[in-house]
Amino acid sequence: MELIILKLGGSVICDKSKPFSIRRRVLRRIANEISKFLKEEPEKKLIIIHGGGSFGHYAVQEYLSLKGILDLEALVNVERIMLELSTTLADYFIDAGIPISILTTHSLVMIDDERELIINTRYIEQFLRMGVVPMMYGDLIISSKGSIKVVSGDTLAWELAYRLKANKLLFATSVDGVYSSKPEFPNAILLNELSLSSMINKVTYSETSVYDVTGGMFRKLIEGIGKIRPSMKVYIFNGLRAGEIYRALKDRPLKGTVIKP
Ligand code: IP8
Repeated sequence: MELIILKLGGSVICDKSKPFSIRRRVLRRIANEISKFLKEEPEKKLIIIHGGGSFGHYAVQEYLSLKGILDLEALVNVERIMLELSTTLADYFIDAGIPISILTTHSLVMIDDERELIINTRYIEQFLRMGVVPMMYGDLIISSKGSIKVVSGDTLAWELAYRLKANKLLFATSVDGVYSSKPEFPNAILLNELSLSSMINKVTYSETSVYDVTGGMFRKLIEGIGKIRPSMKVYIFNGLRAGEIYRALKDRPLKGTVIKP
């Protein structure tokens, strides 16, 4: 079974500069690209994971600045807001013919004392076997110590790719890939390839948007250390460019960064 995990960055699906704003035109296009791919290659298995965008990040930031902690009120409200975002995505995907099932992250994932994720992967695997495209997302989850934590879609993507031995992990972001310094700097160079073990010296920036509570590109890469397998193809590319998600799914040449162990 060839498994692909596609992480749709929050800034691809939402306009992160405006709370609760969805990029509807982009979503329609992405849904068509994924649908076209699945029709051409129905034997491939796909998991979609999306970020918090201007829903989750905005809501978490509001609770943190109001109360300083994530309490039960934050838990239930952020979970609801994230489910709302996910349902909107599912509407576009199902309309395009993709058999999406939203697997709410907070009901499948918990964090233990050692900060390890406890994930019900058997459940996810059964959905895959049945031809469903499971969709999960960055969310608030509970810990075995009774605290409430933010789990990023990136963390989830790396973790599932590792545990389910995915063949390909695709990060669709709002930039062309990993740059040597902040992409807006004139001397920033787009790296065609990046090895995670040598990354610390090469990538020094940590770009985030106004209310990003889980960190930017640097964190996305750090999380891959120990999770990437030599057999896993990992790409970071621009999901806002038309056709790029389709090309990445099809293994066609695209502008972006190939991540190596
Ligand atoms: O955008 C964050 O997920 P990410 C999820 O993938 C929340 O980092 C709830 C802020």
